Amino acid sequence: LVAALVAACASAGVCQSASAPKPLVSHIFTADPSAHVFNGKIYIYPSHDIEANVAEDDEGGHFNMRDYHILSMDKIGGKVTDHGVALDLKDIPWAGRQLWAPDAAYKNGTYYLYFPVKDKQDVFRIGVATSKSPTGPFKAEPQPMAGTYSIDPAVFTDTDGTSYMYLGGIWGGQLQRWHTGKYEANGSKTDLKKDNEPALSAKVARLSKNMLTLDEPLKDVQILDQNGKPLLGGDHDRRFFEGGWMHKYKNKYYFSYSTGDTHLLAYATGDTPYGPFTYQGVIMKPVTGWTTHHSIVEFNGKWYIFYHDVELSGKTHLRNVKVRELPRRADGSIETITP
Ligand code: FUB
Repeated sequence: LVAALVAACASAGVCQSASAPKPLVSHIFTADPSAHVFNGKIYIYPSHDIEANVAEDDEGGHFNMRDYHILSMDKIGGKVTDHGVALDLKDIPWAGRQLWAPDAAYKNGTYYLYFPVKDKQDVFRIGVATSKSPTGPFKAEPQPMAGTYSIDPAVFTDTDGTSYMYLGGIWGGQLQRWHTGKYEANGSKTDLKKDNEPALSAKVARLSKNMLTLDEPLKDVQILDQNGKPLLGGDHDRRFFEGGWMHKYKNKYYFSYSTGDTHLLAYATGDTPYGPFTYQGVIMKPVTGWTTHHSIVEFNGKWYIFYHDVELSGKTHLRNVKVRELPRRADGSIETITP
C-alpha cells in the first residue's frame, strides 16, 4: 500500500501528508513561498533557486536567481501546477542581478508581482510587475518603486481594502546600509554591530490605490519586548533579520519574520498594521539549510504556513517549498513547530 501511495504521489508530481510535509515540487528548486488565495485557489509566489556556481558568502551571492515560476493548487495536498516563467530578469529594464523573494497582490482586475532585485549599481530595490492573470506572464514597470530599498516585499491587504508593503532584510539584504536614510556602498556587510542599541527594523508603508507606488515614506516596524522596550541588535534569537509577513487574525495583526543567523521564524503582535508589535515567540525552529522564510494564509477556514528547507538538495541555495497546518491555540497564539 505504501509503495502504491508513493507511486501515485510521484506520478501526480506532488506528495503531501499531514505528519511529514514533503516538497511541493521537485522538478525545480523553489524557496521563499508567498502564498495567496485568489478565486478560491491557492497560488504560491516563490523564488526559483538555481545552481549558478557562485561561492557562498555573508551577502548571499550564491542566491543568484534569474526568473520566477508561479505554482498553484486547488487544495492543500492536491496536484501542484507549475505555470512556467512568469517574469524573467532580462525583461526588467533596470535590473542587474539576483531576483529574490517575491510577493503578489490583487486589486480591481489586476495582479501585482512585487520583487526585490539588485539594480545595475548592485543596490537592492523593489520592483512591481502586472498581469491580468495570477500566474502571469507579468510585465515589469520601467523603474523600481520610488522610495523602496532592501529585499523581501510582503503586501498585506487589510479588511478595509488598504494595502501595505512590508520589506527589509539585513546582511545580504542591505538594510543596514540605509540606516542614515542614504545608501552607504561601503557600509557593513552584516548589521550595525551595535548590540546594545535597538535592532534594525523592517519597514512598512501604505500602498497607493494604483498599487504601483508607496503612498508615504517607509516607517520602522517596531518590535518590543514584553516590557515595551525595543529588541536590541545583539538579541539574535528575537530581532528581525528578513522575510517579514503580515496576517490578521481576530482583529490582531501578526508580524512574523526570520531571525536569520539564529534560523528561527518568530512573531510579534500589534493593534494596527503599523504596530508597534510585541514579541510573542517562535513559530518554527530551524529547518535544514541556512535560510528560513515563510508565509501564512487562511484557506477554507484553516490556517497554513508555507516555508522551505533543503530536503531535496542538501544545499543551502537549492531549496524546496513545503506547507503544513499552522498550529494555533484558542487565544490566537501560535505553537512552536519543530520541522
Ligand atoms: O531567496 C533569497 C533570500 O534568502 C530571501 O530574499 C531571503 O528571505 C532568504 O530566504
